[in-house]
Amino acid sequence: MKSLIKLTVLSSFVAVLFSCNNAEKKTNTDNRTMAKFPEKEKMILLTDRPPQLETPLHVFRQDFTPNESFFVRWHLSGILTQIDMDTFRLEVAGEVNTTLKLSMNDLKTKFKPYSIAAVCQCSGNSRKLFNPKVPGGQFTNGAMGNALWKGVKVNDILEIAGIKKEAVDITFDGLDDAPFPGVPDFIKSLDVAHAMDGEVMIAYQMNGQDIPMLNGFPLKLVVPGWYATYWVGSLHKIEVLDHPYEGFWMKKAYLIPNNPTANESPKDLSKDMVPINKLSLRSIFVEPEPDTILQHGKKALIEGLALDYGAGIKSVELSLDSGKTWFEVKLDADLGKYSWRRWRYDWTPEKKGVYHLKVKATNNDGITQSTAQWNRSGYQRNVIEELDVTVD
Ligand SMILES: Nc1nc2c(c(=O)[nH]1)N[C@H]1C(S)=C(S)[C@@H](COP(=O)(O)O)O[C@H]1N2
Ligand SMILES: [Mo]
Repeated sequence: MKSLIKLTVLSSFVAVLFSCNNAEKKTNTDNRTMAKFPEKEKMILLTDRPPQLETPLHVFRQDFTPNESFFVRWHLSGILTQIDMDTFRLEVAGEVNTTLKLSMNDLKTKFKPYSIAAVCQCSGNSRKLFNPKVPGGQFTNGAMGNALWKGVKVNDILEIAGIKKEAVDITFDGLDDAPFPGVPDFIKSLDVAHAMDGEVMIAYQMNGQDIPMLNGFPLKLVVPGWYATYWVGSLHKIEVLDHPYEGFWMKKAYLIPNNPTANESPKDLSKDMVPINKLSLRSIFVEPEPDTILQHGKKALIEGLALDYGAGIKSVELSLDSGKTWFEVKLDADLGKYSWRRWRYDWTPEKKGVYHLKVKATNNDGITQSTAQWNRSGYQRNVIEELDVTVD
């Protein structure tokens, strides 16, 4: 049944890819093209081959990001348009006692289901805000989303396979292919201890539904608290290695300067680079959106969200005067340590003028955001965000 549905939806896929440049073309306030892809609402279009779609900011005024609006980011243009679920198997191979070939039914019936709320955030989220500018997908804040993931722990699968004591790294490969030879296949790795920490999981559901094709149907690796580059979509192969994995997407791509905020100077690029890993502590404004004009003497809601790598948000502070004074704002309910935490403040600006707002979060490890951060790839944005608000 499932394979039938995916075939129906995606038979029109190529047509939609082309038509999004014509019929569906529409711009938002930021003059960016909006496009409609299969199983998706209108999204901000960055590229269509491979698809890179950003979530409009207003969607973040909800605890969980609906699948239809969840951002999309593939590296290789050889993306999937159909998967036959009758023959699909997740293979577990390498340094294991028993090689496994698991069907979707096996995963759903032979393992204990596990659910977790977690933010999936692209390493390059907010790259457009880097100054000086850097190349790469020019995302504003919409290359992330918060979802409830349901599936099976990697640990539970590897226990059945029986992992050999020589095991060092575990690789995760999706069904997507490079468009021509020479382009490295998208494969990511985690060390054994991390992969088996009981939190890293393989999701077969996202927000209570099948994962959309464009978000990695039928299985997506979920690495709570780590950047989305590790969240391999359309996962079909897990391999246990007896040596460190040296592939392109681990050793050449997705490297950051080796310091907690991934910071370096444009004039003095770091030579000490490491694979990107845990999410940085950050907070953003969601409401009002840039260029909104507020009325003086009228109540307005200032709203946003904060997230980190799993320590949890302790407090969020807002400044209405360019950082001269700060005060704590109200946090919404805690939805789990890997979820984001929404925050809000009712503001009645008394006087007309332009207000320079800033927001910063502090987490339960005592880490607070600071202002300066830049790196050549536009990764891991974590600065104190600013918003100019005009009051009329
Ligand atoms: N198979 C596969 N998985 C992948 C990728 C990819 O190109 N191929 N891109 C990764 C990156 S960099 C990101 S940001 C997330 C995006 O997940 P989404 O498309 O569900 O938003 O998928 C990750 N998993
Ligand atoms: Mo990404």
